[in-house]
Amino acid sequence: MSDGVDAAAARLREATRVVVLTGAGVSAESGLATFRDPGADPSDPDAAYWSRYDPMQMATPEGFHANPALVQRWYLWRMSRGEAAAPNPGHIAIARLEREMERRGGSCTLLTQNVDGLHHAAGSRRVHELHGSILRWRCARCGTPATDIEGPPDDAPATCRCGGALRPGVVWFGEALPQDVLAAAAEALDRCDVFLSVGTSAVVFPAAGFIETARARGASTIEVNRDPTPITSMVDVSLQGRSGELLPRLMDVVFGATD
Ligand code: BV8
Repeated sequence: MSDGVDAAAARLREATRVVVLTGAGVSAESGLATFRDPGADPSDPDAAYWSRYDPMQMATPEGFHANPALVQRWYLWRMSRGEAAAPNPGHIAIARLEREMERRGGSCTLLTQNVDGLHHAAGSRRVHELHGSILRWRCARCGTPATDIEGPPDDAPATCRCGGALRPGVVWFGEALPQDVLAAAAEALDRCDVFLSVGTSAVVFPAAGFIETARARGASTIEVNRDPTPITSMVDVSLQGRSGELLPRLMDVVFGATD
């Protein structure tokens, strides 16, 4: 029974300019939690984040200003988990796609919602971090970059010399995505002939709207995801399963098996 890999491969074989959109499901294969999982068990420390934490408290400017030490601790804990994680075969397959596309004179632009840096660690170079990076911190008041953040003692937040609290370089709800990243995404979507969505629940905007832009340009659309999402019924090819298994297989069918 074909699971769609051949149909997806046929589209990628013809592609000249690919856009890949990734979400937390790609990093789930490296042992990192996702955000939304209807079957999550909130008592499991590795369960989807929003089954255990309130996104309005942990991922908004208002939540940060209400309790900066709590939000700092959460992001420092996530950063340590990310730094201990390794890229998985799904990350590596996406990096291979970029190399193979460039080898044939085309391009592959990766738009990731992930903030863990694992795509760069896997070798992807043409990467735009839509929601910023958990690895880059700055002062919330003066904007001075901060490194070697000491976890806050008790409820006193880690602060900058100016007295401002330190924050992760991620995009929270209600914050604008970086203009340069949005411009790069728009340019890539404007020219793409294949749009590949991997490991995202496709509910957070503006990223969740990118597929509409790609379709409006006539691009073929492919989704690789463990569960159905709001875009599953829209895509040309839907591969349901684990990205760490499906992506390497897909790249082998398109570009030949690696030894
Ligand atoms: C903004 C912080 C404007 C970073 C996060 C329309 C247009 C614009 C905005 C909006 C709009 N409608 C609503 C909004 C507001 C809001 C929004 O989208 N709300 C939603 C919830 C309705 N958007 C915003 O606020 C954005 N800002 O547009 O600002 C503006 C303009 C000018 C001036 C001021 C403001 C900001 C959005 C960024 C929010 N930041 N977190 C962090 O902590 O990491 S949200 C959070 O969700 C993360 O960023 C994450 O990246 C993002 C998306 O989640 P996913 O990556 O998809 O992860 P999820 O767990 O949901 O899904 C994982 C999937 O993987 C699942 O489907 C699962 O089945 C699958 N999976 C699991 N395991 C595997 C797998 N698949 C394959 N293999 C596996 N092994």
